[in-house]
Amino acid sequence: MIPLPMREIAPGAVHVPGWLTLDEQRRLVRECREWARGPVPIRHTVLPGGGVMSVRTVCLGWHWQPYRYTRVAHDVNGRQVAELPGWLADLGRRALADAYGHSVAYEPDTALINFYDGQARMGMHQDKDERSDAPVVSLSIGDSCLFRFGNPQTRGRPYTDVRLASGDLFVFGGPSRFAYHGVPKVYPGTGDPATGLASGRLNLTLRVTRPAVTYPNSSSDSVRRSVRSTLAGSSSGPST
Ligand code: MD3
Ligand code: FE
Repeated sequence: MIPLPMREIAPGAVHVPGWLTLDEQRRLVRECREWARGPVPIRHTVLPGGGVMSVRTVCLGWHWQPYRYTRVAHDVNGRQVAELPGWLADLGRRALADAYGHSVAYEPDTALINFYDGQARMGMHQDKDERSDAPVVSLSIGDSCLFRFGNPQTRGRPYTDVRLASGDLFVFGGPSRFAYHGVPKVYPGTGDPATGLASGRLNLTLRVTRPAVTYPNSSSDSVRRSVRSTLAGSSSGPST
């Protein structure tokens, strides 16, 4: 087995070139085509200021509309977005485990799928609409691009430029989760048509938009204290 040349670009930001097999890329391209059809079709997101993103986006699980996540796509056709399939969440867990070298509890509830034609770009931004600091898993398919990974403080320097190619995995967690980043350029004609994508670039990101519900263990001290104080204050407590 040949280990993949993994690279930690910054603390918590791990690039794993060629992580997806060609078969996995082909399946994702096929599924993305279906998701792009609906129930909420892929579209150019319109920003509150009236700007239109050059990238086209379709969402699963929760719908992103700047700058919030909703179940219903009020800005497209008023329909509820498709569910995030379990196999895609599984793929996200496997991605995190491979990038970080150990398995982790990870329950992504949302996928954003971006399609770039040769002219599309994404300006430097932070992803801050998620109510969780869980890592973001990014998968690229099709044409290569120039990906600019910055810092959590400013849009500008210092940043690191990385070329992302078809099949690449990138994980953004820990201190890198709120770094500025963008896609200044796509390189047309660099993708392998065998993925099923003749031109352009697909990027899938898996995200946790709301904190997972956790139930305290009934034997925990905080629960026992709470039960004790509830019983102490009630008139119908256990008969003694
Ligand atoms: C770093 N997408 O959808 S993926 C986005 O290639 C987005 O379509 C780009 O930025 C794309 O928001 C870049 C890499 C990425 C995604 C999310 C991140 C990097 C990130 C969130 C936090 C930090
Ligand atoms: Fe982003």
